[in-house]
Formats: sequence, C-alpha cells, structure tokens
Amino acid sequence: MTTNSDIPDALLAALRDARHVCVLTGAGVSAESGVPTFREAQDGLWAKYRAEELATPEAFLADPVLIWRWYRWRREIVADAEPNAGHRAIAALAERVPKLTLITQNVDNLHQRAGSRDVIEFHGNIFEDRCFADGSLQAGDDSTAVPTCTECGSNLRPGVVWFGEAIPEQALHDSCTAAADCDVFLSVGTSSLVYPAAGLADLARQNDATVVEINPNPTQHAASFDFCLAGNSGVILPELVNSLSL
Ligand code: BV8
Repeated sequence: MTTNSDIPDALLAALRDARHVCVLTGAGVSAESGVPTFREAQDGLWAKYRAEELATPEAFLADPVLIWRWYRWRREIVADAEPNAGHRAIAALAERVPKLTLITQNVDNLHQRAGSRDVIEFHGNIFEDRCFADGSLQAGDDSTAVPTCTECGSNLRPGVVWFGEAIPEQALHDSCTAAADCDVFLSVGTSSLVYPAAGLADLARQNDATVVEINPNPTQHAASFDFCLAGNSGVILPELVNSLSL
C-alpha cells in the first residue's frame, strides 16, 4: 500500500493501460458540495437520530410523517447543492478511458448533474417516489405529509434502498460484473462500512484489479488497497485526470 497525496506514477501507468475502470463513490464525494456525510452527526432537529435508524422500513412503518419530513429536508439540501470538481473529474475520466463504470451509494443525483452517464444507483435515488406495497415508481405529491399511491392507496416511500432491504437486482448484477472485470477500481469517499457495496473492492482485488482508495481518512480496509490517496476527492480526482494527460 502506498499512501500519499501526489499521484504515484505506477497508478497513472495502470490507468493509462486500463481497458476498464470501475469507480465506487460514497457520501464523501459530495461533502465538498455541502451535503452532510452519513458519518457526520446530523444537525438541527435531526441531531438526535442516527441516519441508520431512520433509513429503515421499520422506522417508516412506525412514523411515516417523520421519515417523509427527513427525506424532504435532505431533498432540499441536495437540490440546492452543486456538483463539485470531484464529480466533474469522474465525468471527465469517463472520456479518457476506453470504459468506465460508475457505481454510487449516493442518492443525491450529483454525478448525473455533473454529466456522468449510466450511473449505477446502488442505493436508489432520493427524488423518486415508490409505492410502499409493490415498489412501483409513482408520481410524488408534496402537498401532503405522506403521499399515497394512486393505484392501490398504500403510502409512497422515497425510492432509496433502506437498511435490511435488497439492492436492486440489475444494479447489484451490473456492479458485481464491472468490479470483477475492471483493471482499476477506485473507491472514493466511502467509509466502506455498508454492505454489499463495501464488498465490491474485494471482488475487484480477487480479479487482479489495481484497487485504490481516495479518502482524507484512510478506512479500516486501507491496508488491503494497492494505493491510498489521502485527501479530498474534489482535489485528488482533478489532479489524477490532469496527470493522465501529461
Ligand atoms: C441488505 C440509502 C439484505 C438510504 C443506504 C455484512 C456485514 C455487516 C452488515 C451487513 C452485511 N450485509 C448486510 C448488512 C447489513 C447492512 C449494513 O451494511 N449495515 C452496516 C451499517 C454494518 N446492509 C444492508 O442492510 C443492505 N441490505 O443487506 O439486505 C437482503 C438481501 C436480500 C433480500 C433482503 C435483504 C442495504 C444497505 C443500504 C442502506 N441504504 N443509503 C438513504 O440514503 O437514506 S446506505 C448509506 O450509508 C449510503 O448510501 C452509504 O452506503 C452509507 C454511508 O456510507 P458512505 O457513503 O461511505 O458515507 P460515510 O458517511 O459512512 O463516510 C463518508 C466517507 O467519506 C468517510 O470515510 C470520510 O472520511 C470520507 N470523506 C469525507 N469528506 C471527503 C471524503 N472523501 C473524499 N473527499 C472528501 N471531501
């Protein structure tokens, strides 16, 4: 494992030779856009809750009004946020390598707003509304505390994957296929604590990919990465893309 903020030549060489680059992002890639990460304590009236407690079907069944208030609060934050240099660098990298697969744990739509295409939304999208009964995509309704399904009358829920819920089948399949096929795997802005997302780097490593962690705070898995670039993704990713062209 090599830890430094400059981009090692060996990593640049691996990227230049890569057929397929796979990028997994977490909340850290949106931190420089002002979107709080999951690790950070929630502020204001949400300070007394842990995100992992609220992001569950049980919490929704217990108090759908509270959970909808939380998600509408987060929708406002991410709607007011702008993609940052890290998001834009990933979109630029996709133009510089033969194939790039972008998998995000984020539900904030910022990769798409930065120009990334075919983003695999591993944990869903906060702006979608789905029927709680059958998961079907539905038109939302912000005029009521808890919107209901026009087809069956059940409550609607945000289109995100809650703890204890399965990852969307196509997203899981496409992500595992990409991780197993890539030559370079970049794990960016994630604490690598939530599964099965945190297992994708292992899958890439087991298939001989060069695995890289980009995080100002090296995670508990840092030792198992080939390169750890300790710094903010909004700084390191543009540097990495610029260095590729040198
Ligand atoms: C499931 C959507 C089964 C909702 C989210 C194996 C072992 C242990 C536990 C489990 C296991 N397998 C399953 C589990 C249970 C659970 C789990 O992993 N629990 C954890 C807490 C231990 N997993 C599940 O429940 C999953 N489902 O297993 O279902 C099943 C199977 C079949 C059929 C039925 C059921 C579903 C998990 C998905 C939950 N939904 N989000 C919403 O957003 O409201 S998870 C959510 O939390 C995020 O999406 C993300 O995944 C996670 C937060 O992690 P990060 O994104 O990494 O963010 P975090 O804040 O933790 O860290 C930020 C990092 O950024 C830090 O390291 C920081 O240093 C860094 N950083 C800060 N600033 C910057 C930066 N980096 C770069 N630049 C910066 N500027």
